[in-house]
Amino acid sequence: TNTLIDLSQKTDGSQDRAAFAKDVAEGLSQRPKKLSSRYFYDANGSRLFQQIMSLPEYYLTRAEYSLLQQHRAAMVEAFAAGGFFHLVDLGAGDAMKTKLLLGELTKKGKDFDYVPLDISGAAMRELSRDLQQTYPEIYVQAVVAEYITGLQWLGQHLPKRKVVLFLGSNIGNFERQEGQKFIRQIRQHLQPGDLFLLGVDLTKDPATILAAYNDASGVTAAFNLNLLERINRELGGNFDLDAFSHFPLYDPQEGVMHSFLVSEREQEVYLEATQARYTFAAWEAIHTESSHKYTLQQATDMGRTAGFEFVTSYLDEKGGFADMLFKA
Ligand code: AVJ
Repeated sequence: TNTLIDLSQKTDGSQDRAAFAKDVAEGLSQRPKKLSSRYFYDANGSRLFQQIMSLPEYYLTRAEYSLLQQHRAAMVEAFAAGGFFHLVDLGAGDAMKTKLLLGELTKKGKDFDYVPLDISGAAMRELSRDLQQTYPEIYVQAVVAEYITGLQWLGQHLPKRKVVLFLGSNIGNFERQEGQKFIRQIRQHLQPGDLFLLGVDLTKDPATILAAYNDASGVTAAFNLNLLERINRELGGNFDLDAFSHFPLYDPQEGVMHSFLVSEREQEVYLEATQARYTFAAWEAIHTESSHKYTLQQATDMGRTAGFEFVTSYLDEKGGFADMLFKA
């Protein structure tokens, strides 16, 4: 039967509200102000991100889905060539794309178990239940954790060969140096012969990229604003959500999509958690997310610099998205 391990709980059972409060207090006291995109994904934020993934403008998910459809047979042969393996899915979410691989692996009778890992406990409980129904033959060990905690856990608890997935351009949320560091950490928790599949959104027409983070129906705006709603709920904040607006900006030279929340007027926000006030000038912005885009060369270099051997890259038909296969 499937298992779920929650590493997001402290030993005394409390959630890490203190760390959230500290990050928010620091970010709102800085100039320029910033909040970390890691806090987008409470239950509500995860639901909004599901909606983003089916938006007409948000090409990323469809592109990766179609490349997985096209290349899944080859991928599955590459994964299973060494016999049994743990399929580790970093930031699994609803595993919509990974299910293509799970289906193919099952169909071909490959020997593996599935270890989805995500910071959203709600998402992992739902996925575990869902997979129990759709793939009762797969042993699922869901892990609720931040990436680093999760990596340490799998280094210690998964004794067999590992195939680690980091799909969906989740690497994009790291600043370049941090992303490089993170891929190196992944490499350090793997053994020679283990595999790593990295999903990267490639540089393309800036207009296409900007539209993906500025959808006409306003779901991305709601996703961004949910961060303030979460602060209100969990940290006793009094953000007026109507007084902030979503502002996306793509930098085509750096290859970075930036998201901001702009204060539409001069205002003050109080947080019970810190018992402090944070002031906003009219039109002062909070930076809430960076989504980095890569060239194929940059993505290959990142894997190699981390100590991986580059195996191959799988691209969608439009050439806008790549899943890069590396070997430890
Ligand atoms: C989950 C990090 C891949 O940056 O494209 C989508 C998150 N933010 N729309 C991305 C996101 C706004 C997404 N990643």
